Amino acid sequence: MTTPTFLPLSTYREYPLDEMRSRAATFSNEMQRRRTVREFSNRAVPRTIIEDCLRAAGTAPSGANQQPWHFVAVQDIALKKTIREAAEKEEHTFYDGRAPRAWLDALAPLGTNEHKPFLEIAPWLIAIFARSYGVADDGSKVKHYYVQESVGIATGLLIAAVHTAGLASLTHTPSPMNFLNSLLGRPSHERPFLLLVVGYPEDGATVPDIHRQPLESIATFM
Ligand code: IYR
Repeated sequence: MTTPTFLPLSTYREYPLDEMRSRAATFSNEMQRRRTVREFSNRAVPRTIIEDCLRAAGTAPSGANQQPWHFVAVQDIALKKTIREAAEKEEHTFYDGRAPRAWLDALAPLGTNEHKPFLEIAPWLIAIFARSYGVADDGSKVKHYYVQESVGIATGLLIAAVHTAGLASLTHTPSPMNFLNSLLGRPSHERPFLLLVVGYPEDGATVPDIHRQPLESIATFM
């Protein structure tokens, strides 16, 4: 067993209450403006922006600090085309019979279908993988804890970082998406978690007329 080492908490910053109020409100307002976008421009986004967003994602807390995530950021045009083709093949079977009626009904307000042109048009696709176990130096498996939760949190931070940078994103989950392992060369103990499409929205992009629940219905104070 490793003995823990502790360091002073040197990164914490306390703000006067007024400033705390205004920072909390500013972040909330900033996040209220985020919308999931499905119409992307092909305008280039510098890799350094994506790198910083991924650094932010990598700050997520994780089970036993095992950081069970891996991000593959794809801008290669041919690779994006291959991903689109593979995803559309899966999506076609989904919309054409695999999805139960109730699921399609739930999706109806979003206006989605099996066509995924954004996978080719958007400048970046970030495939997020969840590592189910680690591999020690001697080749033995190291169990990971709370993998889904950890990767979900990291993905949330990534989405917030992308939005804060001034870019749009789409959480896309072609199902099944195991094709991402072979296309992106990731080992089988890494499970594709989500494909985040990132870029500028297309000029005149529209979004579905859907709304967020007010605080009263999502939170209870006791
Ligand atoms: N993966 C499909 C279907 C889909 C499922 C859910 I749940 C959504 O919130 C949106 C879409 C697709 O991407 O079209």
